[in-house]
Amino acid sequence: MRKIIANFEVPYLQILNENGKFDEKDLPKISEENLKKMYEFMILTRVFDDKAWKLQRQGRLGTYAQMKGQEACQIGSAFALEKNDLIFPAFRENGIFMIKGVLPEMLFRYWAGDERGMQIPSKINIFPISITVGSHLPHAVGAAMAFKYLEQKNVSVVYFGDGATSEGDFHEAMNFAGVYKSPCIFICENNQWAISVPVKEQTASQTIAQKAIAYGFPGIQVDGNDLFSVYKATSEAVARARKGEGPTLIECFTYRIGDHTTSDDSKRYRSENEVREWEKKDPIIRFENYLLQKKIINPALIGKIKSESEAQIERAVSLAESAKPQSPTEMFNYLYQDLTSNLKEQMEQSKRENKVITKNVGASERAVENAGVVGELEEA
Ligand SMILES: Cc1ncc(C[n+]2csc(CCOP(=O)(O)OP(=O)(O)O)c2C)c(N)n1
Ligand SMILES: [Mg+2]
Repeated sequence: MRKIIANFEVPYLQILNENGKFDEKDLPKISEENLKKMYEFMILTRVFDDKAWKLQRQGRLGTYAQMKGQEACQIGSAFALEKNDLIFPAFRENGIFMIKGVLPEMLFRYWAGDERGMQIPSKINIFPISITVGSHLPHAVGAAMAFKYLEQKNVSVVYFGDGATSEGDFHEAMNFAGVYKSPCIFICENNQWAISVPVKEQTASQTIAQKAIAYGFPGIQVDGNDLFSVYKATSEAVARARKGEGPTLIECFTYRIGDHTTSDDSKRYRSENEVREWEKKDPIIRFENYLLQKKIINPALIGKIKSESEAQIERAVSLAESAKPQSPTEMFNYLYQDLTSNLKEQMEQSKRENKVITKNVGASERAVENAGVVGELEEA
């Protein structure tokens, strides 16, 4: 006997399409004030990203991973969360850090090689950048399991790329999350490329969203360049998780407009035409046109928001660059609880060679004082 024992569907969500069309009834309920804030964060993120790229080219930052084009994935999802929800970012989530209240000067310091940039003030619920692809997914599920065990209503949210879905960590995390109905939201920013590997060589699955089905929970693909879709899908996933209904996988279908990092040259493996086509779907322009159409913003306000963002980012660069340099020996402090003997030896050598040992002062303390952004969002 042969019969069909299960059928599955993979939903796709798009609310504001690339031509600016939408159906009023599909729009999520967001106050005008919050729509403006979302727009401001998208602009701030783009200005930060452009500046970071230029600083790297001037030799003032180390390798940097641009996020241009992925702003709706980040701002749309982060806005659906509450302060106590815990975020596990990958390495391209500068927008998420800033929305949680991590100051841009901290991020500049991190990307300039100063580990203190990732000393997140304890009241900001975000883990440090995970350069190691996929390794943070099991941690996010563990945190979600802890929330459930402690009967707290918080959720954990983990961001990762399409490339991370080939890692064992992804599958282990998804399996645990499904079995234990953990309040964990998996957000895959499918930007079509993992360095030079296109998504069709990454997986034989038609979508990434459908991978959730194998682990017994819902997966949805959304237009990742449409802020409204990302916000709505994340809000629904968060509501399910808080009700004890378990995890969700959200695949944000988007595009990495820049190179993989400043060490990459994407012209060697993808056509400029492909990039130009995706530029037409720019998430910021799409949202901006919607806000203009609804008269929530106007050209004068756009100009003001842009110039204020530029001034804020310039200030952040000055603060980051005026901080006392980190002692080279400090890099040993972030490796292990107890250093191995060969690392101890290297640390001693480094100490001998670098007599000046600086104190841990600067941006991290300022961030504690100034984490006003989080406060503002709470009130919103
Ligand atoms: C475990 C591990 N393997 C390999 C790498 C090298 N590496 C850095 S980024 C990257 C590709 C990641 O692609 P994706 O997950 O799609 O994220 P995206 O860069 O598109 O944001 C690779 C293979 C790494 N950092 N960690
Ligand atoms: Mg990718």
